[in-house]
Amino acid sequence: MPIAFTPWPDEFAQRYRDKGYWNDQPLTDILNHGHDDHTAIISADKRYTYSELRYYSQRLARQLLKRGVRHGDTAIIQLPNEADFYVAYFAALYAGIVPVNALFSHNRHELLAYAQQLQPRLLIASSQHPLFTNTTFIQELAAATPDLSTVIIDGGADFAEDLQTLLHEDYTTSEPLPQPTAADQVAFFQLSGGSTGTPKLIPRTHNDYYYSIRRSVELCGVTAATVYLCALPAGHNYPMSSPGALGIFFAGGTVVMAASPDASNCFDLIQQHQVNMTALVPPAVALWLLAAPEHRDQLNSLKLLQVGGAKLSETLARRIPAELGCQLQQVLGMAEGLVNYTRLNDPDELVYSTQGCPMSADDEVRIVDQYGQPVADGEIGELTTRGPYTIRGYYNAPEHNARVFDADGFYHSGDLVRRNDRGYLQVVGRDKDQINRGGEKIAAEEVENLLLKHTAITHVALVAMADDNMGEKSCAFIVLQNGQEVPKPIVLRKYLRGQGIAEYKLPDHFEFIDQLPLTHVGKPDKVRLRAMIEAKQQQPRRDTKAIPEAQQ
Ligand code: AMP
Ligand code: DBH
Repeated sequence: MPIAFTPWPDEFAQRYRDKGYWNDQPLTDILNHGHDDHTAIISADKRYTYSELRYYSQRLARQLLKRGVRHGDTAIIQLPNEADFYVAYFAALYAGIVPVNALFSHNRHELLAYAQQLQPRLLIASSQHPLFTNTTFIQELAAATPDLSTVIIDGGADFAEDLQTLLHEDYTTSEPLPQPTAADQVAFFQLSGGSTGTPKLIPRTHNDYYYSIRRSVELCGVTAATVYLCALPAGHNYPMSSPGALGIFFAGGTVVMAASPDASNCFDLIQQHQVNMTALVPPAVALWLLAAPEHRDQLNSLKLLQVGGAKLSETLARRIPAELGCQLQQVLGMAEGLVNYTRLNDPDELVYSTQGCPMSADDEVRIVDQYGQPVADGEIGELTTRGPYTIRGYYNAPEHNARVFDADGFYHSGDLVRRNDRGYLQVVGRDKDQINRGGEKIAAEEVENLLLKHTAITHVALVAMADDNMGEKSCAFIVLQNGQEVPKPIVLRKYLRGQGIAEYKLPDHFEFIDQLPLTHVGKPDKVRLRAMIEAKQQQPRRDTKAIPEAQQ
């Protein structure tokens, strides 16, 4: 049985095919465009040509099938930024297995949430992750997912096979490869930053994703000569598809995997591999700008820097060409689909001050007021969209879908934007219950639910607070049970860590108040809470603490 998803209505599907957007090829076709002996991917200790990337992916695909994982099964893959991330991804696609790439920063809480929704047959993870150094988590996972039958740990573990063994030893299988899942069916799941208690999964079909990649390649001028540094978490939609590693593979270029966006390591890699393109989030840009003056000569090969994931300030944007010596491209994208780019030949003013315009002529964008009515150009409204690569629904989430997809199939992004007379968008704010912590999205409700399990806490509201480096950080407003002593931040963070959430979701700051201000419908008034923390931030600081709170 193919994975269920909300399809595009027939007349849309027909139009997207007629226009050549959907070409009914599987995503594995990305690796079939010649360039066999050209280097496809490089990481710390590995390098694969295109032939090798295909060979190892297909070999792993056969190994997975031999172990009883079947066409149409789902999988969780959690690997760090390394070449084998793409071997595992393509192996799943070749075998017709439908994976989700969990971020490496994800922890017990996130993996269990994905596993509960997908009921995967397969897990591929890494011994570098603390969850997989012993069997505790695997046992918990197995209890929640009775279908889980195959666990493969890169780097080995005494309870699972080592990915490297499957790739390099004991190759006796001649298992025939099936076809990937059908091109108009789900190829894999992307992750949503989310705004609800449970992280939502985004079903992406071969057809829609492949189109977004080909169009991105064209628009970003990617060729076989492109050397792209993947410095953001590899599974994120942006470094995967905008044009990301998959776009570079399609064009026959080279992807260099960096463990993190850390400036000094990335500068070394740029110099060593003559990288000419990369993608960052704004806080990483700020750190690169800080490090650049002393290392400018290391960046000589860099031609194009994409920035997206969170709002880039115009001040920072203007510094990029002069101080990093490369062209800037702004990207406003979402794992649900729509991607906007500034164009490579756009006038500077548009590139500095906007987040680009939709990449496809068939992306439909409506900017609407709170009643769903379109606003005039220049007015602020919510960005809603539908198109050839924007999903029509999250996986298995009928209630949420009814809220965020309207009757015309437009996805309501929760982003507050303004469109100028040239059709370019500027992000001015957000109307969704989410914190964008330097490109890492935190669903407020997810963290609130975990804090509410603490016996000393009666109410909690997580809101964004301004931060010079990250753009936004998270602040938890907490109402304690009567008579409870105010807990130290370190105690609450420890409590949350104990619940197994990703580190980036831990509140950066805590405020304790007697009661939460409420809206007229009785929900926590987050507008007021944000104003309260902003007012407090603007007060002159009396106490300068030796240790920043977030490090406690
Ligand atoms: P996600 O749905 O988790 O993939 O996150 C997508 C969201 O990231 C968008 O809806 C925006 O809120 C935010 N985002 C992405 N790129 C930008 C950008 N260039 N400027 C501002 N916000 C952005
Ligand atoms: O933030 C994002 O999700 C994002 C940003 C830039 C994205 O998904 C993309 C480009 O494709």
